[in-house]
Amino acid sequence: MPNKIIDIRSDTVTLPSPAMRKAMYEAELGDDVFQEDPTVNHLEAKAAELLGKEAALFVVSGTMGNLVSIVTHCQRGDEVIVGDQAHSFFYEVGGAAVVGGLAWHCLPNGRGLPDPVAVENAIRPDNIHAPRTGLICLENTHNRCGGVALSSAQMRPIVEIAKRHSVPMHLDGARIFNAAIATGEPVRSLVEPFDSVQFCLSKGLACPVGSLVVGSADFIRRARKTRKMLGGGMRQAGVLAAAGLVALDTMIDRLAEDHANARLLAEGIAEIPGLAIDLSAVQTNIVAFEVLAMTPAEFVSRLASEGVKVIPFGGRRCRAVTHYGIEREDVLSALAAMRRVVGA
Ligand code: TLP
Repeated sequence: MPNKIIDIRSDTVTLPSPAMRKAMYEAELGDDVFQEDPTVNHLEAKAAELLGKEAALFVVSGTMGNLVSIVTHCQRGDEVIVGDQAHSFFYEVGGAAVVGGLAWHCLPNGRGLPDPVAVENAIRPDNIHAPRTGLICLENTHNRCGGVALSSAQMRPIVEIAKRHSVPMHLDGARIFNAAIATGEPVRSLVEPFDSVQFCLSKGLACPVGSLVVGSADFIRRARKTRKMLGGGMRQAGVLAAAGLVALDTMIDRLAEDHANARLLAEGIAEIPGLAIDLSAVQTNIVAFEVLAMTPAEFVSRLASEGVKVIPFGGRRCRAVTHYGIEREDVLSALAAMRRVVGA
């Protein structure tokens, strides 16, 4: 067995930095359900400011951030327009339907975005037979579309349709800072058209726990109540928020290193017979590739015995994600292990 396990299944496996652990130890705490935890209050204010919105809410996870947002925007019986590869539809256990009484209106996801014409056609008319269209959800970067980053220009046609029909928009911005780095746009302009955005602290930003929902002050006031209903009122949550504050100061710019490592990995994979990759889709820290030489399950298990962990990603695909703690040398070792596994 090799010495170091190179775990590139996800950026969720990141461990907190020493500065985060120190900040967590020293955090000033209070009861956040009374909104008296100074560290949580500080994190929420900082997140709102960074994304150019009025207010923010600290939640347990990206899944909770999406659910709180969707349920707060909609009434029971509403439809939510979403791409069929969206994390909120694909991986969040049907929460919007179970908890919110909502129906997904899924559209083919294309390269990270549904077709705007399909979005416009999916918006229900004001008619006695039709459910109400309550929300349109987009995702940036788009996980199952290989981590592609969407620019404001790409999202604009859908934004204009949503505005024209007065349908609110939610962004699953789990990796929004990766999108900002990849597109070269300020995060504020990427999220400007959205009524709510959730972003994760516990992915590339390397915090142990947490996400933030941002939006207008009125929306966040209502979202706070939804969070309480879901059991997400967290009391002395400043112990977690402290890591978030360090992350927003120290972990955003370094995501560019993850992107460079992902590119190195992707270019190496492109050279390996028995593996295939669309290099144009590798824009951030996610590397989705196809395994032709064997089943993806067999590849994952043989690679794991070489000390490199990746995950199957549907069909013939596997996924690797670069992150804090994975260095250039680790990428080179992972490529060498992949070559051994496919016998190249
Ligand atoms: N994604 C995880 C898995 O659930 C697949 C991963 O390893 O990528 N939105 C997006 C776009 C996400 O990628 C994820 C997590 C979430 C939301 C949910 O976040 P958590 O795991 O904090 O609930």
